[in-house]
Amino acid sequence: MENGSLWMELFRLMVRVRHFEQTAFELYTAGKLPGFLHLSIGQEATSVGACAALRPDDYMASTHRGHGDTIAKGVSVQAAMTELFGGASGACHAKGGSMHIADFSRGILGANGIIAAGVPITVGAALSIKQRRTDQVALCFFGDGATGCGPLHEGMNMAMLWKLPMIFVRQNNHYAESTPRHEYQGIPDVVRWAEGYGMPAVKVDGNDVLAVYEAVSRAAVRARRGEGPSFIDSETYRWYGHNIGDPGTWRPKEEVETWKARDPIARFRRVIIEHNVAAGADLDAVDAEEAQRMKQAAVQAENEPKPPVAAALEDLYSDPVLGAQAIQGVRC
Ligand SMILES: Cc1ncc(C[n+]2csc(CCOP(=O)(O)OP(=O)(O)O)c2C)c(N)n1
Ligand SMILES: [Mg+2]
Repeated sequence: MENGSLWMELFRLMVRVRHFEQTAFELYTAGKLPGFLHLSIGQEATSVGACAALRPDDYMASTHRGHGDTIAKGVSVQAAMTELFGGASGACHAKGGSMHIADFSRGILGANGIIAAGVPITVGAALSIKQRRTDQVALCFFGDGATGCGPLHEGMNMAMLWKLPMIFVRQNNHYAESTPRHEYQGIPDVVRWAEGYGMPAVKVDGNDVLAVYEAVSRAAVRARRGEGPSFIDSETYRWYGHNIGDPGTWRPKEEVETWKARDPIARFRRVIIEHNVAAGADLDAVDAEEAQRMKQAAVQAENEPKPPVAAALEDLYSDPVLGAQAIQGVRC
């Protein structure tokens, strides 16, 4: 048997992400959820394969489409769901919402509504790793649309210059909002850009959870050895439109159907069964458990109290910055 427990964990996490997103979609369309959603259905293998290759104390930053990444890195489903509802016990005490879920206790430095903004945050975290001389790594997810943004290029340069333990993971779902790659990127193959900065760069099938896991594992080993950053271009697809208000009907129907046939969960299910890691009934049981988990999380999240208005000014700055001691000796 292959590494059965790892495979089952990867499967469970992908199913968990899928149920979270489907539940959020249903709650939103039923008028129960405030705010906005960018669903990552279809991209589960990239989120889960990458995060499973990290340790709990490694750092990760994500994007506006970050539910899957943050769940894969270990945020509690309940805390994430409550955050969507604006509940006081949400992951960010209702100050983050869908696009800014964070959990520092699990190395999740935040999803981020600003394109490419996770890059300088993770490069900074990677610099702190180097200065503290630990063997952690920092991984940044960003979309294909972030590839032309300045912070990514500055980040790749700094990470290479200082040989930081960074892993750049591009979630290439082929569109930036509704703009296809050839309308926003000068060269077809972005791997060549990353190589231009001097780091190893590979393309992976981002709908193959094992391929992503292996690529990120290799990058993590390299980073932990002090050999510097790596770049992974993970090709995948989002089934839904850009956001909850976009039906995505502007894409060719056949294209959507082709990618749905490459469903990363159905595909991994077949692999698990073919390799006798588990039977279909076992996988159905995992699916039912995760569906139930999401139902319960939604009920509880809906009933969680909202924070008082006075709490609006809490959690905005870290206390040491406000403390007199922290600014002693600082020159401007
Ligand atoms: C700096 C910045 N510019 C523009 C936007 C508006 N915006 C939100 S999502 C998006 C497209 C992002 O595309 P991509 O990086 O491919 O991520 P995807 O939505 O496909 O996951 C844009 C341009 C933004 N949030 N931040
Ligand atoms: Mg995209």
